[in-house]
Amino acid sequence: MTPMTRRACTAAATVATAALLAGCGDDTSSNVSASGTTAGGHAAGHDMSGMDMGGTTPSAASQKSHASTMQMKKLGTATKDGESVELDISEPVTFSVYEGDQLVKHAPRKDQNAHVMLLLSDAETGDRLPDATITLRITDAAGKVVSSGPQYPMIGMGMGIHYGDNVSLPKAGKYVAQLVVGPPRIGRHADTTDRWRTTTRMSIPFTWDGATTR
Ligand SMILES: [Cu+2]
Repeated sequence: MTPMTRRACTAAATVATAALLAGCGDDTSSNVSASGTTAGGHAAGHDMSGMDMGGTTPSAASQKSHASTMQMKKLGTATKDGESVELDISEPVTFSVYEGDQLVKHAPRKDQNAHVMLLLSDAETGDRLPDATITLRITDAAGKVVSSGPQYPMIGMGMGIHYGDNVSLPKAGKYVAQLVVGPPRIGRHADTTDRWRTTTRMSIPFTWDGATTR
């Protein structure tokens, strides 16, 4: 990892924490749409065939060749302020994140029974957006918070950049994923300078069938 990337990751984590603490204003836009899904009904949910994802994103065919991608199960999506977020789930995983110069392993805790992945992309082009911050709060049907915190930027073979963490989902049922998405701090060509500039709140209602594989 280059020093540049490392700085960006650290900055992202810092901003995520700050955003969480500050409560994140700028929640003025109203053009929000969200679609929860019944998890079992979207076996082809992650098939991106037919979308031109640009040169840096692997084709649907190559994504499918990796076991990690096969394990991603789509739970729902939301679109607002020119950004789209897809919520996926898998079995809990051990992932590693940089703390200073050290790549530190995060093994799932005993109470964590799932790994959530938030796929943030431009709503128009489908390009994945790095260097953003996402905080996630999952509430159950009674409105009780079952999981909450800033999400780690990470990547897996064929999965592309996503934001995620291991979480606890007590049982099958209805949940709402509430997201606070801070602007991607990546450099921009002129045509993206005015996109994704505000902090955006989105909700993704979903029904979990209790399975972390599809
Ligand atoms: Cu992940």
